[in-house]
Amino acid sequence: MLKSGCVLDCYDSCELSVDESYNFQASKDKPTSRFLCQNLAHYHDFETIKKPRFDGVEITKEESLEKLFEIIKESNSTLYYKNGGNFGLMQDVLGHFFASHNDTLTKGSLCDGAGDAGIVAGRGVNHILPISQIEKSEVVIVWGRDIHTSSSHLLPILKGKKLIVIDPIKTKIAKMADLHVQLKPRSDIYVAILLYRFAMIEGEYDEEYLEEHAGEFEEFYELSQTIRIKKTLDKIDVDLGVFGKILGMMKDKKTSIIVGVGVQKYREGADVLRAIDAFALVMGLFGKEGCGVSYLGNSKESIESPFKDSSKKVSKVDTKFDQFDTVFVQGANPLNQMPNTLRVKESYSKVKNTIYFGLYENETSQNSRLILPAQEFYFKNDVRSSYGDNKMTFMNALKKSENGFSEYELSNALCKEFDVELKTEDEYLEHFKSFSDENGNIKGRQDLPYKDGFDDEFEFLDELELKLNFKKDLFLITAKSPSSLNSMFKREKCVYLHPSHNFKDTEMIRVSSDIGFVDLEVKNNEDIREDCVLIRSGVSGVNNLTPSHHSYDGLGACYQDVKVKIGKI
Ligand SMILES: Nc1nc2c(c(=O)[nH]1)N[C@H]1C(S)=C(S)[C@@H](COP(=O)(O)OP(=O)(O)OC[C@H]3O[C@@H](n4cnc5c(=O)[nH]c(N)nc54)[C@H](O)[C@@H]3O)O[C@H]1N2
Ligand SMILES: Nc1nc2c(c(=O)[nH]1)N[C@H]1C(S)=C(S)[C@@H](COP(=O)(O)OP(=O)(O)OC[C@H]3O[C@@H](n4cnc5c(=O)[nH]c(N)nc54)[C@H](O)[C@@H]3O)O[C@H]1N2
Ligand code: SF4
Ligand SMILES: [Mo]
Repeated sequence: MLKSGCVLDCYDSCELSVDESYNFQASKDKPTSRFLCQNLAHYHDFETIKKPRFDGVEITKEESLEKLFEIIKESNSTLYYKNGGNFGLMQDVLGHFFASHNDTLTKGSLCDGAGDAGIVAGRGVNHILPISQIEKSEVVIVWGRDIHTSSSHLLPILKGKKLIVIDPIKTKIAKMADLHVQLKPRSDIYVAILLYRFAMIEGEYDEEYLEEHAGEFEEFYELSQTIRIKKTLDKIDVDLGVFGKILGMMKDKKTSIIVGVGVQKYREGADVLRAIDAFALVMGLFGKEGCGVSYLGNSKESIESPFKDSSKKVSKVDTKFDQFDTVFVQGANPLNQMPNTLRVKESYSKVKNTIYFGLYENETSQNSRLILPAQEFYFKNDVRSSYGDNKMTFMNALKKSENGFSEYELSNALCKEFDVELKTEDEYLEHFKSFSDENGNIKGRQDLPYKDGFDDEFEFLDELELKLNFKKDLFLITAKSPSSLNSMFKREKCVYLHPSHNFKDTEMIRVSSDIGFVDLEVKNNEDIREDCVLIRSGVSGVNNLTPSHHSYDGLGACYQDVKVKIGKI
């Protein structure tokens, strides 16, 4: 058994052991590792790409490298497009080549960007709340995160704590909760600001602390008073009594708020996190043992990159692929996961040379010319960090693989051919490892973030551009699937609806928006609100429905900034 770690895009970043036959065993050493999740338990059920190919014809590894060099030499404009297929820090070694070669990289986020921008605007910097603090909490508010699906290793940690869940879906964690607020989607900003207002009215805040760290707290209270309570609560379908219940449950209790990406898949996503932070602040949750707000942090915080990544950058949300001669895709499936798939497909199809470097066949591999197979993580030496905790996890290569390329191998070949300087793989690995202490904790990360306050004062939202313009159509909720990791592994093929819509299970229906449509099989489910449909991430065609505009802050995608209709085909 060799010690390793899972590289998937996931809060938990589990430690594992792998044996010679590639069997995995969960590690007991890390709290978020203690069992194998569904994705890892079924990892070997899914076939990987074994051979490179060009225009549909299989070629050898050597031929594929020759082809790659030829394409890059001929190309006048090359885009390097990478996403989160593998969270190993060595993945960026290819970006080093493309940046050094003066090609174009991407900026922005398909994931947590809007929320992150809101946190940074308020707190100055987005530090990760360590799991050890959540362990000490007495009350946990799960706000737009599907714990059973996306951070299942938190479940044992949450045992015995009072649970409040704020989610438009009656998720498994909502069913276990002491209080579930099944609000209308996109209403969180009102809930957060009203919680702030009622907390101020109760007057149990620490005035001295607020004066010192958040001087504008009275002004924000005034702003919160501009919300018309009854009208707003009717619209967002939340009971007035809920506020008293939440504040009552939190009174004198160590509380952490675990926020997921669900709340911020909208244009105003940044403001939602900033409003939640404001509520946390008035409740005194920052810098206190067993308290805090956990969101997705920057997995690379306090880790210096040895790789070049400064170059021209274009947004990865509405990328105009057709402005490039060559597009190199790594660890991503943009033809399924980016918003507005039809636009993406059309733009991608106009590119002369499309190169896909990945592990699995998918919409992007099927529409690319040169296919370069990647290697599974257990064939590669690497180091990873996570957006959910402050640990570093180390992957040790089991042996050499016959198939595919490692990222270092591919970058090394390119750097040699194009005369770009590259250090040895071991030098980079040592570099990354030097950022961890002997217990695997990343040096410089804080055990109790914000214990000395913020670098500057906390900055509250200073205006509310709240529009309660909920059109009649249905809300689209597009959250993560338990059986897939975005588009990897077993993807769903269905749309979940409340039975009141009178469609039969397995009936094919059309879901349409202003952007496009998709035909899917119905699954009736009482856990969905009547005014919502749920189509999970990875479902083929889900992003036919979604818009490719950006969040107001953070260059983030806005997958749920759209209303949909359903009907018979
Ligand atoms: N099994 C599995 N695990 C994964 C992934 C996966 O695909 N599969 N993906 C990984 C990735 S890339 C990420 S970013 C994380 C994300 O994981 P999470 O942070 O859990 O994000 P989501 O699953 O998108 O949404 C979480 C919850 O938000 C709720 N929600 C939707 N809209 C709203 C709203 O307006 N308000 C509120 N309060 N709630 C809302 C949804 O109903 C859902 O229960 O998961 C990671 N882990
Ligand atoms: N409708 C909808 N769309 C969404 C979301 C949603 O919730 N709903 N979620 C958004 C979010 S949060 C995210 S993070 C993005 C995720 O979007 P992507 O990052 O594009 O995620 P995947 O679909 O998992 O594609 C990852 C690819 O990485 C490849 N891969 C895996 N391991 C390796 C490796 O070691 N090396 C290389 N070279 N390749 C590898 C696999 O072949 C896989 O196809 O999707 C976004 N899109
Ligand atoms: S997908 Fe997440 S929960 Fe599953 S093994 Fe990997 S890091 Fe752990
Ligand atoms: Mo994500």
